[in-house]
Amino acid sequence: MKEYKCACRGCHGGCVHILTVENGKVVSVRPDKDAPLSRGHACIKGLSIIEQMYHPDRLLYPQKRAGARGGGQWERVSWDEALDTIASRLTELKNTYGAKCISAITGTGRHLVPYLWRFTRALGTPNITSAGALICIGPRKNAGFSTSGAFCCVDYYSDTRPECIVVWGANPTVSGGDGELQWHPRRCAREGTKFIVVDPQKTELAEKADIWLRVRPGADGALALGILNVIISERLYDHDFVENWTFGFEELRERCAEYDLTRVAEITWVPEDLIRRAARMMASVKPLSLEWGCAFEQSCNATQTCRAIFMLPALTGNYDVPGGFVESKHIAPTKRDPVMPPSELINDYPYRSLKPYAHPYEALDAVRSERPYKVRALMSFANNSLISLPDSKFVYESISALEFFVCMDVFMTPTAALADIVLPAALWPEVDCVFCMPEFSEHTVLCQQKVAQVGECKADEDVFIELCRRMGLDYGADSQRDLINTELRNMASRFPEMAALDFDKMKELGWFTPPRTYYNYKKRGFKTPSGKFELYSNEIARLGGDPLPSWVEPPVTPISRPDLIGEYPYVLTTGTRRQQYFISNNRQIKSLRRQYPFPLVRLHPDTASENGISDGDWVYIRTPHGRITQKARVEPDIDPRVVNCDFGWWYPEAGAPDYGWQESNANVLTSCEDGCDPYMGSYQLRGVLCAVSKNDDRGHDIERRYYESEYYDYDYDKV
Ligand SMILES: Nc1nc2c(c(=O)[nH]1)N[C@H]1C(S)=C(S)[C@@H](COP(=O)(O)OP(=O)(O)OC[C@H]3O[C@@H](n4cnc5c(=O)[nH]c(N)nc54)[C@H](O)[C@@H]3O)O[C@H]1N2
Ligand SMILES: Nc1nc2c(c(=O)[nH]1)N[C@H]1C(S)=C(S)[C@@H](COP(=O)(O)OP(=O)(O)OC[C@H]3O[C@@H](n4cnc5c(=O)[nH]c(N)nc54)[C@H](O)[C@@H]3O)O[C@H]1N2
Ligand code: SF4
Ligand SMILES: [Mo]
Repeated sequence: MKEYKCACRGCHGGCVHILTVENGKVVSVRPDKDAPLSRGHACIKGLSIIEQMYHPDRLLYPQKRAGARGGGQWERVSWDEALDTIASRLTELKNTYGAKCISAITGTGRHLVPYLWRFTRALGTPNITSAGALICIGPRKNAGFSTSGAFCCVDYYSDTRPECIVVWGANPTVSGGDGELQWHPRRCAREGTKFIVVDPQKTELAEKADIWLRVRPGADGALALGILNVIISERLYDHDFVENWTFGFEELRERCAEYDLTRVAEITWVPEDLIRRAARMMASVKPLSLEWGCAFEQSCNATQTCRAIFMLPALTGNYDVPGGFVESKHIAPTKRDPVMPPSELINDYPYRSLKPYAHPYEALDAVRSERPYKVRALMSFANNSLISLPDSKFVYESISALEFFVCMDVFMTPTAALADIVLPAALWPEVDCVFCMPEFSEHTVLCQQKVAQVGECKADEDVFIELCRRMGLDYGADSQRDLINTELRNMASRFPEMAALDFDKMKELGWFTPPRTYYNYKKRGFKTPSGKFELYSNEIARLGGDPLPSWVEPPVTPISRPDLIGEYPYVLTTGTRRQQYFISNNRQIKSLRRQYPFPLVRLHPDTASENGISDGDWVYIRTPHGRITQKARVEPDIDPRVVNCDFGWWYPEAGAPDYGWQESNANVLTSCEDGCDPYMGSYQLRGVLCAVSKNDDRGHDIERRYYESEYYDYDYDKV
C-alpha cells in the first residue's frame, strides 16, 4: 500500500488529494490539508474518481467502427492497429490534399491542450479548434491583454482579504470559476467580505450579497458602461491611478456619458438606484476584486463587455494591490509557445484568442461547404461537440459527413459514437503532468502523477507522440517526461527558486509557489503599446475595431426582434454549472447522478402558471432552432421574463446509437446564426428568445428509463 500526492483534474483543477494505491488499484482518496490552494477541501466530483476509474462503462481499449457510422457496432483492436490505421489515413490525406484538410478539436482546458497544439503543429495543420476558446476565458484574456497587458484574478492567497468582491456572470461557489477554487469566495463571505453580484439567478453569493443586480441575460455590457458612467461622472475613481497610469480617460468619459442610468435601467431591467448604489460601493470599499465568469463571454458583445468590466477594479484603485485584482505571474509561458500560421477557418474576426484557434463553426462548416477548402478528417481529444457546441443538429450533420473521425474519450459519448476509431483516455490519476493554477493566472505549479493503469487506457500525450513517430513527423521530444522537464527548466529560468525542480522532485513536493509581488506596473509600466492601462485600446484601434468599450443589443431579444415575441416570449439563458457535473461529464456516475438525476429548467411561478406548468413537470423549451425537454424548477427569485435551462445533458442510459443527445441538450436551441462577436467570433449561448410549454408525452419515459437502468442502480461488485 502506498500513498501519492496528486492534483485533481475533475474540473479545471487545483485541489490536491492523497491517493492510496493497493495492488495497482486506487483504493482511497482524501483531500490533502497542506495543499496550497484547496487546503484540505474536495468536492464530490473529485471524490468520485475511484467510481469513475473503475466504472463498468469505461472505455478500456481502442475500437474501430464495424458497420455504418454511428450504428453502434464496434470491433476491439490493438493499440498498434488503431495507431497504424490513424497514421496511414492521416498521411494519405495529407499527401493528397495537404495537411489543412485535417482538423483537431478539444474543449475545456485539460492537461492535453498544450500538447495537442504541439501535435497539430507537427502535422502541419493550423486547423485546431475548441468548444471553449471563443466563449470561455478567451474574451476575458483578450480584454485583459488589450487593456493592461495581463490577465488578473482575485488575490485570495495573501494575508489581505478582499473587502468586496464583484461577482459578475459567475457562480464561483459551484464552478470555481476558471481555475480558482470554490472554497475561497465562501470563506471570504464568512469572514466579512461584501459581495456585489450581477446575475439573473439568485445564486448562493447573490443570497449573501449586499447588492444583487438581476440583469437581463445578454445586457451586461450596457450595465458595465452605466456603472462606469456613475464612477466617472461622480468623480469616484482613483485620481492618482487615472492621472498617472491610464490612457484614453477623456475618450472613455465621453463614451460612458452615452449610458445614462435611465437608458441603462431600461436595457438591463436593473433599477437605476441599485446601479448607482453598486457603483458607489465599488468605488468606496477597498480592496475590491472581481470574480468574472463566462456568462457574458457567450454573447456577441463578448470582447467589449469584458473590457468594460475589467476596467472596474482598476479605475477604483484596486489593480495589483494586496487583496485586490492581481496580475498573473505567467509561470509557464512556454505552454503558449507553438507558433502556428493562422487558420483560414476564422471568418473575419480580427481579434481572436491569443492562440489562433479556428472558429468551431467555420471548421465544421468547411466539411460540407468546402469553404475555403474541404475539411476531411477530425481528431477529437476531450471534447463532446454534439453537446457543447452550438447548433447540435448542424454539428451532427457535419461530423457525419467527415471522411475520417477519431475520438479519444474516457467514456462512449454521443460524439464518440460517430467516430471511425475510438481511443480510451486515461483519467487524472493515470497521467503524468505539471500544470499551473489558477488556470489562467498561474501562480502555483501543481503536479499530477500516474499512479495506476486501467485497462489499456493511455494519456492523450502518449498518443500524440506515437502518431508522430509512425508518421515520421518531428514532435520535438521522445517522451512526455522530457517535455515536462523542459517546461520546468524554462520556468526556472524566470523563477530561480525553481532551479532544482525536475518531475521526480515535483512528484514528491506536489506543488510549488514562487513568492507573489504586487504593483508590478509601477516597476515596469503596463505591457501595452502606450505602457499605460489602456481604457482606449491602441491594439483594437489598429485592428480597425472600436477602441472604447461599447454595447449593441444582441440579435434575438425582445428589443431587437419584437416580431418574434408572440411565439417566443421569454429570454433564455443556458449553462449554469452544477456541482455534480463537469460540462457533459459524469452523467453515468451513480453517486453524482443520483443527486441531480435530470436537467432542470428554472422559471418564475408566473411564467410557469401562464403556461400551465407546475414545479417538477417536464417542460418543452423551444427556440427558432429546435426543441428540447427539461424538468421545471419553479423559483420566485428569477425574473418572470427569464428562463434558465441546464446544459451538458445526454443520457448514457438511452444507449447507442444516439445516447439521447437530442432530448435535453441546450445546444439544440442555440446557433452561431444568432450572431457572433465581431472581434472574436464568440456566439450567443445566453440571452436568446424562447418559449416554454408543458410536456405531457416524453418526460415520464425519460424518468422511467433512468430509474429502470443500471445507471440508477449499478452493482459494482458484479463487474
Ligand atoms: N449551451 C451552452 N453550451 C456550452 C456552455 C454553456 O455555458 N452553455 N459552456 C461552454 C464551455 S465554457 C466549454 S469550456 C465547453 C466545453 O465543452 P467540452 O470540452 O466538449 O466539454 P466536456 O463535456 O467536458 O467534453 C469533454 C469530453 O472529454 C472527456 N474527457 C475527460 N478527460 C479526458 C482526458 O483526459 N482525455 C480525453 N481524451 N478525454 C477526456 C469527457 O469524458 C468528455 O466526454 O462547452 C461549452 N458549451
Ligand atoms: N461544477 C462545475 N464546475 C465547473 C464547470 C462545470 O461544468 N461544473 N465548468 C467549468 C467551465 S468550462 C467554466 S467556463 C466555468 C464557468 O463558470 P462560471 O463562469 O461561474 O459560469 P456559469 O456557472 O455558467 O454561469 C455563472 C452565472 O451566470 C449566470 N448567468 C446566466 N446568464 C447570464 C447573463 O447573461 N449575464 C450574467 N451576468 N449572468 C448570467 C448564471 O445564472 C450563473 O449563476 O466553470 C468551470 N467549473
Ligand atoms: S473542485 Fe475540481 S479540483 Fe477540486 S476536488 Fe472538485 S473536481 Fe477536483
Ligand atoms: Mo469553459
